[in-house]
Amino acid sequence: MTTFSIEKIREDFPILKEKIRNKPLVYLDNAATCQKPQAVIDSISHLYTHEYANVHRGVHTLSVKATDRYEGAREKVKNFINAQSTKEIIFVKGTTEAINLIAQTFGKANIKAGDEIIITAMEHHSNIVPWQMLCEETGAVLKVAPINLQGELIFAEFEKLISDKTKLVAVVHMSNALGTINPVEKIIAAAKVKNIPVLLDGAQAIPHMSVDVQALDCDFYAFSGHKLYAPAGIGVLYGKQALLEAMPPYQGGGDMIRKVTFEETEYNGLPYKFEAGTPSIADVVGLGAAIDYLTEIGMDNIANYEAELLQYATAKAKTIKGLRIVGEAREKGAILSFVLDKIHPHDIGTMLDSLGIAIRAGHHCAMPVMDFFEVPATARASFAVYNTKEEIDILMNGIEQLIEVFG
Ligand code: C6P
Repeated sequence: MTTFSIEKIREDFPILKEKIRNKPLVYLDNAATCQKPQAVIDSISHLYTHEYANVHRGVHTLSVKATDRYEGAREKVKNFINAQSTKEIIFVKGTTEAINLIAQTFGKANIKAGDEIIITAMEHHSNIVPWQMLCEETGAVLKVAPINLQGELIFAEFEKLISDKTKLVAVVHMSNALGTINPVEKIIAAAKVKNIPVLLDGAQAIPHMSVDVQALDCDFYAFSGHKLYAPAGIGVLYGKQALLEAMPPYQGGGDMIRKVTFEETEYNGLPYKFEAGTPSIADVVGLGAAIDYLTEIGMDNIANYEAELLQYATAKAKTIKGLRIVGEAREKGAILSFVLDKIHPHDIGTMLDSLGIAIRAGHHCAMPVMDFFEVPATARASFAVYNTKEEIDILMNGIEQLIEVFG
């Protein structure tokens, strides 16, 4: 049951009025990045028009205002994911930087030759490559928990990989290529038996469900602003305070220090220890505005509405002859990956574009997932709060048309 007005929501997103190739835009590439509501656009424009200066550095009025906005957004993030303290909220460029930060700081300090890191077979490259790099540097070993043909983690196999050698479990909360939502509570509980820290890649989960890091009891949670209706170039690394405090800094520079002499440097406290240099001030403010916007709608309402969209799209897709859905996990977010007989996913993407429909075609930065399903790529429609069943009808009609012409 929809508890909000979808018409009103669509009004909030100016780009949805655009025409693409003379057709109304049907934007179904939300897992790559989603569109921005006017409130987010306005917050950035307001900052630059009235309140912009550098943060944490000036006593003048504008610097104080900008700092208040910036730190206010940190407070909003803290409440949004229910962290214990703003000290646990580190602003980074995005999920990729957050995971690299963990690998380069926590990883280098705690992971040695012969130690093991567990990931799953459905990870995005940004939760594979930083660990491969760390393993290469340290002599640690990367272990990969397998998935089944529905695209679900085989939990029993994951559990078997946990040992005294395991120093970190790093898993995706919701897969971008398959839509699978992992049983993160069970994963965390299994890791906690041996006191192993768990990092969740929340890039895809965070826009689609409410996330409570204390209830989850994860040690690290990474996400990107641009998939959460906020600007690109900003993201968040949540970390438990005790772990962050014990970690060495990531980059050196301004703001991350308390005292510098040529002999030695005393680092700043959390969260600034991990935020060297002038941050992406306006993007942080935009992230705060996006969180306000989503909180007003309610993340549970969004999750329920998108579940309806996914169910509708899946049922329709299953009636199309020659269409195969890739990823049919029982727990799944609003992503529909598919292939068509005899039509390459890139051609699907190009042909749908001629109808004004934006989807993503490719390996979705998850090449091992493509290898597992023995496909070179998939076409992927991914839904957001502003999408409608009518748009799904347009997508399915488009697919049927192109099967008729090229299939
Ligand atoms: N996935 C997609 O089209 P960045 O690029 O740092 O904001 O996010 C990286 C990332 C990490 N984990 C997952 C699960 C992701 O989906 C992504 C980004 C986009 O699926 C771009 S490849």
